Amino acid sequence: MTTGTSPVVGRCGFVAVAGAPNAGKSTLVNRLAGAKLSIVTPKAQTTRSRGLGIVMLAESQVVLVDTPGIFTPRRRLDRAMVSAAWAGVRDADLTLLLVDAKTGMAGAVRQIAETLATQQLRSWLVLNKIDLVPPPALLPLTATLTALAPFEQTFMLSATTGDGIEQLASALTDAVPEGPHLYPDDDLTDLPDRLFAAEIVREQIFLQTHEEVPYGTTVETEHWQDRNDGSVRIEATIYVARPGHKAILIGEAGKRVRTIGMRAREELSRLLARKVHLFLNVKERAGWDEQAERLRAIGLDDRDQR
Ligand SMILES: Nc1nc2c(ncn2[C@@H]2O[C@H](COP(=O)(O)OP(=O)(O)OP(=O)(O)O)[C@@H](O)[C@H]2O)c(=O)[nH]1
Ligand SMILES: [Mg+2]
Repeated sequence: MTTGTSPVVGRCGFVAVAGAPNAGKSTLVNRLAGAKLSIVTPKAQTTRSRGLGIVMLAESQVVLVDTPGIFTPRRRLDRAMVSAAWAGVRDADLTLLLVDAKTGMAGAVRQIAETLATQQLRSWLVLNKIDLVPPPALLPLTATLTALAPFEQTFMLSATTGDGIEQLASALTDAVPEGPHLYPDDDLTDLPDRLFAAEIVREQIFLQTHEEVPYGTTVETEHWQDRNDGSVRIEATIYVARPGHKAILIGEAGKRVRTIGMRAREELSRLLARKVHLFLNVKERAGWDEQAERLRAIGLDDRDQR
């Protein structure tokens, strides 16, 4: 972080990436960071807690804050997710309101824009997934949104194809405040390895199960052992909130949990660049999604809810 005795001069700031579920927030953070830091699935409400993507752009350290999608919560888990998202926005120097250009104003988009305006939070509008819509469709959506909040700038991009990313990255370089870098320049995230492993397992659950099953499931890493041969042995437990879900997750003759484990192991080996031995248990824990302790285990603290 330091060269000799003088601190790194430059810029550094927190940029929250917020929006409705499924807008592509995690895809954008991964794209800007150039690494897979947050899990991505086609299902809404994939991200459950805040995660940092630390990006070096020229002399600027841009600390991206990936947030859970903002929606109307029902369970304590949902409320904790939404409150984590708003906390991420409030603590940031700048918020990118990411909007899915295809689904437009669906969900809580209007309410999020209005809240950014009434709370006078510095924000930019980013329309994502422009690969999915004809360009003329972007203009009325931009007009509707810019009438709701005083966005400083508007960007249109595709986090998947990378189209338009350069313009956003270069604008972010100048947008964060002057100051010393808060993290070592080669750090990529603040997510501990144990949580990351649990997230990769959860990603497979979101990809391989359906309806309410993924939403009633959480994953905790119980054991992590670095072995002398460079490999790592990870034991994780998949907790299900409802009794019927255990059988679904295990699958016929254990087939589904084996596939979840196999794909998660492959992905973890690739991302950690080391051999991974992964062991999964499935347990029922009724009502975990209403329990503060379980929420804390996945990085959510709902004590300071709005
Ligand atoms: N076609 C297209 N798909 C995209 C783009 N960006 C994201 N997606 C897809 O949209 C889906 C949701 O992406 P995520 O990055 O998980 O979205 P999110 O906003 O983080 O979602 P939550 O964490 O659930 O709030 C995934 O299937 C992505 O591949 C894009 O620019 N174009
Ligand atoms: Mg996400």
